[in-house]
Amino acid sequence: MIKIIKSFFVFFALIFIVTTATGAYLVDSTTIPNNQFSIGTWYSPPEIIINEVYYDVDIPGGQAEWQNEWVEIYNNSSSQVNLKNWKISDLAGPDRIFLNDFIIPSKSFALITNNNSTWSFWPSIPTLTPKYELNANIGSGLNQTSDSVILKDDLGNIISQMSYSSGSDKHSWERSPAVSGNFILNNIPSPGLGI
Ligand SMILES: [Ca+2]
Ligand SMILES: [Ca+2]
Ligand SMILES: [Ca+2]
Repeated sequence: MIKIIKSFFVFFALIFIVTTATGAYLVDSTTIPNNQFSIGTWYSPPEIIINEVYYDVDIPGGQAEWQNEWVEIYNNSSSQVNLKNWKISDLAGPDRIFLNDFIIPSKSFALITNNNSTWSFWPSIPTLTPKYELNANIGSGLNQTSDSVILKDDLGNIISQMSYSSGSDKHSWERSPAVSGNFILNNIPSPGLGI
Protein backbone atom coordinates (compact mmCIF):
# COMPACT_ATOMS: atom_id res chain seq x y z
CA MET A 1 0.00 0.00 0.00
CA ILE A 2 2.75 2.39 0.92
CA LYS A 3 4.47 1.56 -2.35
CA ILE A 4 1.34 2.51 -4.31
CA ILE A 5 1.07 5.85 -2.46
CA LYS A 6 4.74 6.55 -3.13
CA SER A 7 4.24 5.80 -6.83
CA PHE A 8 1.30 8.22 -7.03
CA PHE A 9 3.32 10.87 -5.24
CA VAL A 10 6.25 10.48 -7.65
CA PHE A 11 3.85 10.52 -10.63
CA PHE A 12 2.14 13.77 -9.65
CA ALA A 13 5.41 15.35 -8.60
CA LEU A 14 6.80 14.65 -12.08
CA ILE A 15 3.70 16.20 -13.72
CA PHE A 16 4.11 19.27 -11.53
CA ILE A 17 7.79 19.68 -12.39
CA VAL A 18 7.24 19.22 -16.12
CA THR A 19 4.29 21.59 -16.41
CA THR A 20 5.96 24.25 -14.30
CA ALA A 21 9.21 23.99 -16.24
CA THR A 22 7.47 24.27 -19.61
CA GLY A 23 5.09 26.93 -18.48
CA ALA A 24 2.20 24.86 -19.80
CA TYR A 25 -0.04 26.01 -17.00
CA LEU A 26 1.17 29.55 -16.95
CA VAL A 27 0.54 30.89 -20.42
CA ASP A 28 -2.74 32.76 -20.33
CA SER A 29 -1.96 35.75 -22.52
CA THR A 30 -0.42 36.48 -25.86
CA THR A 31 2.43 38.89 -26.28
CA ILE A 32 3.21 40.37 -29.67
CA PRO A 33 6.56 42.11 -29.57
CA ASN A 34 7.01 45.57 -31.11
CA ASN A 35 3.32 46.11 -31.51
CA GLN A 36 2.43 49.39 -29.93
CA PHE A 37 -0.93 51.09 -29.84
CA SER A 38 -1.70 54.71 -29.15
CA ILE A 39 -4.95 56.59 -29.03
CA GLY A 40 -5.15 59.03 -31.94
CA THR A 41 -6.47 62.55 -31.46
CA TRP A 42 -8.45 64.10 -34.30
CA TYR A 43 -7.61 67.75 -34.84
CA SER A 44 -10.70 69.64 -33.87
CA PRO A 45 -10.21 73.34 -34.59
CA PRO A 46 -11.76 75.81 -32.21
CA GLU A 47 -14.87 77.43 -33.57
CA ILE A 48 -13.88 81.02 -34.24
CA ILE A 49 -16.32 82.84 -36.50
CA ILE A 50 -15.97 86.08 -38.44
CA ASN A 51 -19.07 87.98 -37.39
CA GLU A 52 -18.66 91.53 -38.69
CA VAL A 53 -16.42 93.36 -41.15
CA TYR A 54 -16.15 97.15 -41.09
CA TYR A 55 -14.61 97.75 -44.49
CA ASP A 56 -15.87 101.25 -45.35
CA VAL A 57 -14.55 103.59 -42.71
CA ASP A 58 -16.28 106.79 -41.73
CA ILE A 59 -13.73 108.66 -39.67
CA PRO A 60 -13.83 112.42 -39.51
CA GLY A 61 -10.45 114.09 -39.68
CA GLY A 62 -9.00 112.19 -42.56
CA GLN A 63 -7.67 109.03 -40.93
CA ALA A 64 -6.41 106.66 -43.55
CA GLU A 65 -9.15 104.28 -44.58
CA TRP A 66 -7.10 101.17 -44.00
CA GLN A 67 -5.86 102.19 -40.56
CA ASN A 68 -9.27 101.98 -38.96
CA GLU A 69 -11.01 99.09 -40.64
CA TRP A 70 -11.86 96.35 -38.18
CA VAL A 71 -13.02 92.75 -38.09
CA GLU A 72 -15.14 91.31 -35.32
CA ILE A 73 -14.81 87.62 -34.51
CA TYR A 74 -16.61 85.36 -32.02
CA ASN A 75 -15.33 82.42 -30.03
CA ASN A 76 -18.15 79.90 -30.23
CA SER A 77 -16.03 77.21 -28.53
CA SER A 78 -16.66 76.01 -25.00
CA SER A 79 -13.27 77.20 -23.80
CA GLN A 80 -11.03 80.20 -24.30
CA VAL A 81 -8.76 80.26 -27.34
CA ASN A 82 -5.41 81.97 -27.82
CA LEU A 83 -5.04 83.12 -31.42
CA LYS A 84 -1.30 83.70 -31.13
CA ASN A 85 0.31 82.75 -34.47
CA TRP A 86 -3.05 82.63 -36.22
CA LYS A 87 -3.35 84.72 -39.40
CA ILE A 88 -5.81 87.08 -41.01
CA SER A 89 -5.84 88.27 -44.60
CA ASP A 90 -8.05 89.69 -47.28
CA LEU A 91 -8.43 88.36 -50.82
CA ALA A 92 -5.16 89.82 -52.08
CA GLY A 93 -3.18 89.07 -48.91
CA PRO A 94 -0.70 89.00 -47.35
CA ASP A 95 -1.41 87.05 -44.17
CA ARG A 96 -1.01 89.14 -41.04
CA ILE A 97 0.12 87.06 -38.09
CA PHE A 98 -1.01 87.58 -34.50
CA LEU A 99 2.48 87.62 -33.04
CA ASN A 100 1.33 88.23 -29.47
CA ASP A 101 -1.13 86.50 -27.21
CA PHE A 102 -4.68 87.13 -28.34
CA ILE A 103 -6.94 85.37 -25.87
CA ILE A 104 -10.67 85.24 -26.46
CA PRO A 105 -12.89 83.84 -23.71
CA SER A 106 -15.56 81.30 -24.58
CA LYS A 107 -18.71 82.76 -26.15
CA SER A 108 -17.14 86.20 -26.53
CA PHE A 109 -16.51 88.72 -29.28
CA ALA A 110 -13.06 90.12 -30.08
CA LEU A 111 -11.86 92.84 -32.46
CA ILE A 112 -8.97 93.19 -34.87
CA THR A 113 -7.79 96.42 -36.48
CA ASN A 114 -4.71 97.97 -37.98
CA ASN A 115 -4.11 100.95 -35.71
CA ASN A 116 -5.13 101.50 -32.09
CA SER A 117 -6.64 104.86 -33.05
CA THR A 118 -9.66 102.81 -34.15
CA TRP A 119 -10.88 102.16 -30.63
CA SER A 120 -11.39 105.80 -29.68
CA PHE A 121 -13.99 106.16 -32.44
CA TRP A 122 -16.15 103.43 -30.93
CA PRO A 123 -16.92 104.20 -27.26
CA SER A 124 -19.67 101.57 -27.36
CA ILE A 125 -17.13 98.72 -27.39
CA PRO A 126 -17.62 96.72 -24.16
CA THR A 127 -14.66 97.23 -21.82
CA LEU A 128 -13.68 93.57 -21.61
CA THR A 129 -13.69 92.95 -25.37
CA PRO A 130 -10.26 91.58 -26.42
CA LYS A 131 -8.74 93.89 -29.03
CA TYR A 132 -5.77 93.29 -31.30
CA GLU A 133 -3.80 95.81 -33.33
CA LEU A 134 -1.92 94.42 -36.31
CA ASN A 135 -0.04 97.66 -37.01
CA ALA A 136 -0.54 96.72 -40.63
CA ASN A 137 -3.45 96.63 -43.03
CA ILE A 138 -5.89 93.76 -42.72
CA GLY A 139 -4.30 91.89 -45.60
CA SER A 140 -3.85 94.58 -48.22
CA GLY A 141 -6.72 96.61 -46.79
CA LEU A 142 -10.43 95.90 -47.19
CA ASN A 143 -11.79 97.10 -50.50
CA GLN A 144 -15.03 99.09 -50.50
CA THR A 145 -17.08 96.98 -52.86
CA SER A 146 -15.52 93.54 -53.13
CA ASP A 147 -13.11 91.61 -50.96
CA SER A 148 -12.73 88.66 -48.59
CA VAL A 149 -11.65 88.18 -44.99
CA ILE A 150 -9.92 84.92 -44.18
CA LEU A 151 -8.93 83.67 -40.72
CA LYS A 152 -6.43 80.83 -40.46
CA ASP A 153 -5.11 78.97 -37.44
CA ASP A 154 -1.43 78.54 -36.61
CA LEU A 155 -1.26 75.50 -38.91
CA GLY A 156 -2.68 77.44 -41.86
CA ASN A 157 -6.11 75.81 -41.77
CA ILE A 158 -8.89 78.16 -42.81
CA ILE A 159 -11.14 78.49 -39.77
CA SER A 160 -13.54 81.15 -40.98
CA GLN A 161 -13.93 83.25 -44.10
CA MET A 162 -16.41 85.60 -45.69
CA SER A 163 -16.63 87.45 -48.98
CA TYR A 164 -18.60 90.42 -50.18
CA SER A 165 -19.18 91.77 -53.67
CA SER A 166 -21.01 94.98 -52.94
CA GLY A 167 -20.86 97.70 -50.34
CA SER A 168 -22.43 100.82 -49.03
CA ASP A 169 -20.86 103.94 -47.61
CA LYS A 170 -20.00 103.67 -43.88
CA HIS A 171 -21.68 100.30 -43.52
CA SER A 172 -20.36 97.04 -42.14
CA TRP A 173 -21.20 93.51 -43.20
CA GLU A 174 -22.55 91.72 -40.13
CA ARG A 175 -24.18 88.39 -39.41
CA SER A 176 -27.85 88.61 -38.48
CA PRO A 177 -28.61 86.99 -36.16
CA ALA A 178 -25.14 87.14 -34.62
CA VAL A 179 -22.79 84.19 -35.12
CA SER A 180 -25.25 81.90 -36.94
CA GLY A 181 -26.87 84.20 -39.49
CA ASN A 182 -25.96 85.40 -42.97
CA PHE A 183 -24.16 88.67 -43.56
CA ILE A 184 -26.26 91.76 -44.07
CA LEU A 185 -25.27 95.33 -44.76
CA ASN A 186 -25.48 97.15 -41.45
CA ASN A 187 -25.64 100.93 -41.28
CA ILE A 188 -25.03 100.89 -37.51
CA PRO A 189 -21.80 98.90 -37.01
CA SER A 190 -21.63 97.15 -33.63
CA PRO A 191 -18.02 96.40 -32.69
CA GLY A 192 -17.90 93.95 -29.76
CA LEU A 193 -21.65 93.29 -29.86
CA GLY A 194 -24.04 91.11 -31.83
CA ILE A 195 -27.22 92.16 -33.57
CA1 LIG B 1 -11.97 99.90 -46.87
CA1 LIG C 1 -8.02 94.26 -50.29
CA1 LIG D 1 -20.96 93.37 -34.12
